[in-house]
Formats: sequence, structure tokens, C-alpha cells
Amino acid sequence: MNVVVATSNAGKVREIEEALQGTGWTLSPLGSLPLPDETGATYEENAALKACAAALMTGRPALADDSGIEVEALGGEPGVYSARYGNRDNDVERNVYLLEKLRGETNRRAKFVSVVILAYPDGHLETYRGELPGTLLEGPRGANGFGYDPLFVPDGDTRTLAELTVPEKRAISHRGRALAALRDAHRSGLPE
Ligand code: ITT
Repeated sequence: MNVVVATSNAGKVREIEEALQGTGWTLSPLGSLPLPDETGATYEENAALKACAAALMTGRPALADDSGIEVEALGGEPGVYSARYGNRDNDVERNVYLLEKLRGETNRRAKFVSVVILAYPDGHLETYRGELPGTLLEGPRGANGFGYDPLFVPDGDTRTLAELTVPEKRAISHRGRALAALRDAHRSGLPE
């Protein structure tokens, strides 16, 4: 099966490609095709917007991920707004902004959420969700990954996600779990 990966985030592309190795699927980039504005109020709505738009534009099945980090002390913020948090332009500035919001806060609990949707050109949708609980540090550590990875230590580890390799992150992460569920669902008949 030839699947379009409907994301403009290079970090997500790396993780999706690694997680779907061995499926026999051919993954194609979105290229210059535009993704719609994320006007949804949930990860599910935004992932569906992106996957459906790509499936309609290309006439092929399309995979999208909508994800975010939910910080307990901030009432679940930034959640679906993680990519635009504080109107900051890039990952480093968003990490600084999050650290400022949490200065002096002792409750550092947070979780990542990923919703992966595979949309078919006929409008059929498959939805998979994964979560990863952990704690936020007071400063960044590590150079791998993307987004809030340098601040986040997953439960059960002492390293940040940015100190893990792509396969190590996939084995435990929100996105890795959602993509593993997708693989499982197709195990008995991965389409050509
Ligand atoms: P696309 O919409 O093009 O896929 P995006 O980065 O805008 O790319 P989202 O709207 O889903 O994607 O925003 C998710 C944001 O949540 C992302 O930009 C990061 O800031 C954060 N995030 C999600 N998953 C993450 C992960 O595995 N590690 C670190 N940060 C993550």
C-alpha cells in the first residue's frame, strides 16, 4: 500500500518511517501540498482534517498524527495547541516559554498524547491513540527528537526523550504506541 504521510514535521516523519518499517508499505511525503488549518478542538478532529485533506488531494490513503503535551499544573495546557504554544515560533522558544510558565512549580507531571489517523480516499477513517506519562525537568537535556523532548523524562527512565534513539523512543512513546496499534490492526493482512 502506498501511504501519504500528511505532516510537515520532520521529526514525526522520522518516527513514522521507523515505526512502519517492515510493513511493506511505501510512505510518500506530502511534498508541497498544503495542510489545512488545525481548527479542531481535539487531536482526533485535527488528525482527521489533515489525513482527509491529504487523501482527497492525492487519491491515496493518508496518515496524519495530531499530538501534544498536557501539563498537569497548567490544567492540561498546551494540549492540542502545543505546536503554537505562547505564539512562539520554534521548539527552543516554546520550551523556554513552558519552563517560564512552570517556574517554581513543584508538580512537574505531564503526558504526551498522539492520535494517528489513516484516512482512505473513500472517506473511511482508522483512528489510533497513544499516551506517555512523565515529568518535566527545569532545563533541557539531549539533542535527539523534537518539540518538548529535551524537557520530558518518561516514567520508568531517567533520560529525556531527546536522549533516546528513534527506536528507543518509539518503543515507549505516545506516537510509537498509536503506530503499534495501527500495525496490529493490519497484521493479518497488510494491504500490498
Ligand atoms: P503537522 O501538523 O504538520 O503534523 P505539527 O508539529 O504542527 O506538525 P501538531 O499540530 O500535531 O504537529 O503539534 C504537535 C506539537 O506537540 C509538536 O509541534 C510538538 O511541539 C509537540 N509534540 C508532539 N509530539 C511530540 C513528541 O513526540 N516530542 C516532543 N514534542 C511533541
